[in-house]
Amino acid sequence: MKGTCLRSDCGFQDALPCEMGHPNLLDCPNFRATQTATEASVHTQLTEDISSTRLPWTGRALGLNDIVLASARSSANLVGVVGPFNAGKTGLLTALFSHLANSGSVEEFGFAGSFTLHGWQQLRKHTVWPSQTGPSFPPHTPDSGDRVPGLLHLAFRRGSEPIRDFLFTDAPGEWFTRWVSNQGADDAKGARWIADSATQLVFVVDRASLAGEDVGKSRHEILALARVVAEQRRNRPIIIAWTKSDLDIDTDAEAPVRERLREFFGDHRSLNLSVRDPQCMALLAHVLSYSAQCLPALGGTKRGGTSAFSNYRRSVDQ
Ligand SMILES: Nc1nc2c(ncn2[C@@H]2O[C@H](COP(=O)(O)OP(=O)(O)OP(=O)(O)O)[C@@H](O)[C@H]2O)c(=O)[nH]1
Ligand SMILES: [Mg+2]
Repeated sequence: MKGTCLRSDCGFQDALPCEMGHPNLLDCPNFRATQTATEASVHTQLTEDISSTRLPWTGRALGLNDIVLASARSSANLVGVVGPFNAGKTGLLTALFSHLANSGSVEEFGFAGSFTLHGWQQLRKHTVWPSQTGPSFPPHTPDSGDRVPGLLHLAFRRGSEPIRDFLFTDAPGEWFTRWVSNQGADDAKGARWIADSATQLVFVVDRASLAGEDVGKSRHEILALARVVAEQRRNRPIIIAWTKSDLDIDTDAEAPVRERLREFFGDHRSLNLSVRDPQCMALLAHVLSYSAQCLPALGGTKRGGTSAFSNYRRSVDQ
């Protein structure tokens, strides 16, 4: 882009907002614009960049300094969202974010902030209706070679309990395809990071794909991925999210898949979800209630420890 920052710890290099909080980078004393254009045109370009390109899937949507803040205050809940290409992972996370923006709470848990508001607000814009083009979906997650996925960060508080921080991964489906063919492959490192670091898992199944023409291929893809996830699960809780449930689809092909998933994962929670239905918040409610039951509210995670936050930090530092 069009400048440099004198602060080495500023997220600007990673397409994140100014560390000092200046919406206009030209106002920051540490920013050095490298363009020869007039200040007015630079200003316009920077404003456009901020509103259009700072999406959370750079893998660094969460600034390093923000992670230190988050890890200083609570133990990490890293929710690994796993599913094939086009399964509905990003749509589901965007829907959670949108519905949460309307409700402000999930059962007794109140929303207490997000370090990734800006990027997800950009994705949410695609879903807003009415608009000139009508409601739409966020674009496909680009297949990057990153070591860590884009993240949605949400913080919650119940009553006077300490804040709980949650990170939801948003990886492109291609990462998991490569991981299934070779779990040790260099280009599967992002999926491996999710499988190693997650404290909870959400396995996303596209119901529409099982009702389509390529049902055989879809079934194979879903079950091959499920098998590997089951092998790597280490007793971590898993929820199966059956997406696109608003569509009027023939569900005949689903029964055998549901049966195989029970073989792989044993008894598990299974939710029929649609981005259009606030009922998708049930997923968030389950994730929060598991954390409340099983993970201490006061984590006191230390930098350099084994939490997902410190794993993330190490990964992006490498
Ligand atoms: N009808 C309906 N369609 C959906 C829903 N969720 C997703 N879709 C459709 O599925 C497409 C893919 O959804 P994404 O959320 O981008 O899927 P993804 O799993 O993130 O895909 P990758 O990032 O490419 O792996 C969208 O563009 C929509 O067309 C839903 O709840 N209902
Ligand atoms: Mg996606």
